[in-house]
Order: sequence, then C-alpha cells, then structure tokens
Amino acid sequence: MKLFGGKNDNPATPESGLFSRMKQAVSRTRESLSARIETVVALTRTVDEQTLESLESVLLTSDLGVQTTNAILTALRDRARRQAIEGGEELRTLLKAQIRAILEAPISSQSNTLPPSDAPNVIFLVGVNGTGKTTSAGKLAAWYRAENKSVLLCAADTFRAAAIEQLEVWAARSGVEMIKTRHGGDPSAVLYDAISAAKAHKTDELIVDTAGRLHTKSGLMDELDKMRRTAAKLIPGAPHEVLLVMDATTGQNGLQQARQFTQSAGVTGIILTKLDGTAKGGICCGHSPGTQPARPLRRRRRTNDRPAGVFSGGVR
Ligand SMILES: Nc1nc2c(ncn2[C@@H]2O[C@H](COP(=O)(O)OP(=O)(O)OP(=O)(O)O)[C@@H](O)[C@H]2O)c(=O)[nH]1
Ligand SMILES: [Mg+2]
Repeated sequence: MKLFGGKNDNPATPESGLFSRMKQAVSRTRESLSARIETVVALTRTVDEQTLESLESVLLTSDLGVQTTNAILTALRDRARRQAIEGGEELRTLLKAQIRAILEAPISSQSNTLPPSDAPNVIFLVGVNGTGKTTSAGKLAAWYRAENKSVLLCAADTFRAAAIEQLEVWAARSGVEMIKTRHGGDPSAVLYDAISAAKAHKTDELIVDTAGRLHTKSGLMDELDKMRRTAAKLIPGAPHEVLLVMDATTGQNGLQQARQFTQSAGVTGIILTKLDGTAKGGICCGHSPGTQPARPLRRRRRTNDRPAGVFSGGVR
C-alpha cells in the first residue's frame, strides 16, 4: 500500500487517503483526553469541590500543565461560587468554553509574514533530534501537492548520515523535486541554491528540512541563524514560517524546548508529531508566562483545513 498514493491522484479528494488516515491517527489522543474528562463528568450529579479536584487531576495527567490547569480550575471555582454549577452537563459546557478560550486567544507577538505573491513561501522545519522533521517535511509536501501547489524540498540536513536519502524517498512519494548537496556540505549553501531555484521556477512552497539539534548547543543554533540570514538576503521576510517539530509524547518537557527554540530560532509555529502514539495531547493547551498554547496552523490563503495534528502559532 502506498502511503501517499501516486502523484497523479486526484488532488481534489485528499480526504480519501492520507488526511483521513491522519485524522484517524490523532483521534486516539483526542479520545484519550475526552474519555478521561468524560469519566469525571458522567458520574457527576452535583458539582462540588471533590468533583473539581477529580477534574484537576485528569487535566494535570493529560499534560495540560500546572498553569493551564490552575487557570481553568480557578475560573470554574469562581463560577461555582457565583452561581452553582448544576451538574455534569453544565460542567462539560463550561470546561469546553474554557479550553476553547485558551486555544482561541489572540497571538500577542509577531506573527509570521506572508511572502510576496511571486516569491516562494519558505518554511523551515526545526527541532531536536528524531522528533519527525523529515517525516513532516514529506507530509507537508504531499499536503501542498494535494492542494495543487508547486513544492520544492530542500535537504538542509547535511549532518546526519542518510538524512538526504531519507528526504529523497519522501520527495519521490510526494512527486516533488528536491535540492541537495553532499553529506557534510554547508546547509546555508544548499538553502541558497534551493531558494534560487524556487524563485526561478516560481515555486509556491519551499520546505526546508534541517538537522536535529539540541537547543542548548549554541554552535548548532548559530547555524540555524546563518540559514535564516541567507533566506532573508534572497527573499526579504523569509523564512516565512519556522515550524518547531515536537514529539507530542515529550509532554510538558516540550514547553522548555519550545521556549528556547522560539527565542533563538524565531519559531512561528509548532508541528506536534506522534499523536498517533500514547501522547495525551494536553500540551496543545499548555502555556505558562511568556508562552501561548498551540492552535491549528493558519493557512496562507486564509482557509482552515490543514491536516489534523499540525499546530501553529504555538509558543511565543
Ligand atoms: N508514530 C509516529 N512516528 C513518527 C511520526 N513522525 C515521525 N515518526 C517516526 O519518528 C522517527 C524519526 O522521524 P524523522 O522524520 O526521521 O525525525 P527527524 O526529526 O527528521 O530526525 P533527525 O533528522 O534525526 O533529527 C522515524 O522512525 C519516523 O517514522 C508520527 O507522527 N507518528
Ligand atoms: Mg531528519
């Protein structure tokens, strides 16, 4: 079975293939959080302190984090003091409203810029080792292809053995071209070539796969900075998106990762991977001072149907 289907598959029906499978995959995480909440709500006749404590424990063990859980519980307790919460049904409605308010809060700081209409949208995928950057580059390429966009992949992970070949497989699966250099080559040089090619061919989306790096290693973070400067020199405002690829099973530790990458790499959004595993998903709503929760990735053309599991505007 082909993961993405052939390049001639009808792009008008992406739901039938990859995307319905992606929705299915992440549903386990959604069900895990909902099912846990449901166990509290379903048994609730009257909402008392004991109910709220049970709910608190569910939210904490679902990776929402202490600050977010506190914010939700404070609002619920406040409401219960002013006007009794009638029962499980009302508690569910209030909780839903709380979580929605967190996810829909306006993004406070800089938002990713849109590229000029004749320039490629340059997307960097960054993150620590093994989170799913290359896999996500392949998935994004397939997603844009299904939307009839022209896509170019840039193999800027010249560090890890076989990284270039790995992306090459994804490029072939998605039916898109790829620009590469030799193993050990300068990532900024291959990026320069890729942007030049994307500009010359008026490519819509340039997706740049970068090497995994620890956010604590300044030399490696400097390399990312050099890539950002190279992109900006060729297209003012580029990269237009820097997506931090995070393994959802990382749980709350991911926040620290996100904060540091945001500071030094100008992250504009987050891709949460491995939601098909044991991730509880609460990290999507997790936030603390100086950060914001993840939200569905905004589309350049202002529509609203990215593949499930992709989030943007995450931690700022
Ligand atoms: N279950 C699951 N596995 C995934 C997902 N995304 C990536 N993987 C797996 O995670 C492993 C690492 O994925 P890569 O895409 O190579 O990760 P990377 O961030 O590019 O890794 P480095 O380049 O080495 O830093 C591979 O075995 C992938 O198949 C996902 O959403 N779900
Ligand atoms: Mg990789």
